[in-house]
Amino acid sequence: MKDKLTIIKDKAIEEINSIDSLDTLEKIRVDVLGKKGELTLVLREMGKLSKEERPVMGKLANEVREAIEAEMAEKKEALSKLLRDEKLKSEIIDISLEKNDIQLGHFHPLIKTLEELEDLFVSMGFKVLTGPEIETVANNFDALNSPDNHPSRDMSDTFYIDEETVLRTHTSPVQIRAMKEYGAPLKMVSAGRTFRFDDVDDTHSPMFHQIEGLVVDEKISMANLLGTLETFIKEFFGSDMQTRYRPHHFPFTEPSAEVDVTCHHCHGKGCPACNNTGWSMELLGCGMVHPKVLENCGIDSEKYTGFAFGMGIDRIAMVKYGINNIRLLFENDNRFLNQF
Ligand code: FA5
Repeated sequence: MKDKLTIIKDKAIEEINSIDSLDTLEKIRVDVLGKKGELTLVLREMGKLSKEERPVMGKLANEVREAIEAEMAEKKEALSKLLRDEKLKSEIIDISLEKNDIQLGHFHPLIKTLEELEDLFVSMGFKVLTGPEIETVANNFDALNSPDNHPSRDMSDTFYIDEETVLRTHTSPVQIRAMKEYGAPLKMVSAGRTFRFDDVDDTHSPMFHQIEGLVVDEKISMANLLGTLETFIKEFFGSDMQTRYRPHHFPFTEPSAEVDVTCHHCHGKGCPACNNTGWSMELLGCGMVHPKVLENCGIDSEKYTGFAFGMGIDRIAMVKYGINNIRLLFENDNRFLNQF
């Protein structure tokens, strides 16, 4: 038995020293010290020994177990340290490396302007509505009191999809949809894309954006229109912004006006950008809603009056940010966009 114990010990220690994984170490533990392990089996034979031999062999067996366990503990500690070191090495972060230059996205200046405009009008009590970009001729022209021979209906001004459908040329058809759906009183804005067969130049694009405003109630007057636009312009551009109202004609408003603001380049002094007028390009059209338009939408024009306006968002962004060419808003050149 003594020889068997010595052999078990030497073999186990040799095996322990030759391995390099914790799994194999566990296997050796089970094979040697487990319930059916080599050492356990030998110990079961103790009963066959004489009274004198038993304590001697018992002591030796304990020493063998302790020696194997000590060797295992040492190996376990060494292997764990090795694994830990390897893991640390593989997960090392080199803080001297240059960081990846991740470009964070941001809102396009047009969207920023559109949302700022909506927020401002919401703070003034307007509700925000939407309308489709593909619109009926009925909503885009007829209900807006546009005569059959109005030049804006021409194929050379409007993108027709078929005889009754167009890409909306302005956001004013949303007025019609809103009045038909909600009736009076009403206070709404609606922003979005609009399309015209316009030539491209510094201030014109065939696709551009408008924000429409409409207020219908009893006793609404031109004074309410001017008050609203003045409040909006001072809030949006700053209190030193001046406005100029020029009489104009729209089929859907009477009286009507177009509005310019102080030139964003020279602040009114006169410069080449404003042809020495001191005024920016035309920003918006507005007026008192034509009674026929109210009636077309089922609103009693004896009881209710209204004002409406339609602003070019692209041009508002141009004035706000000092952009002198509308094309820059659509070219998606990062050198331009990164400035916002
Ligand atoms: C209209 O579109 C009217 N529906 C506005 C309106 C609404 C008047 C409600 C009265 C009541 P106008 O065609 O002037 O009006 O266009 C309004 C604004 O859109 C212009 O002042 C300008 O800022 C912008 N705009 C017009 N055409 C273009 C274009 N091709 N490119 C960029 N902006 C444009």
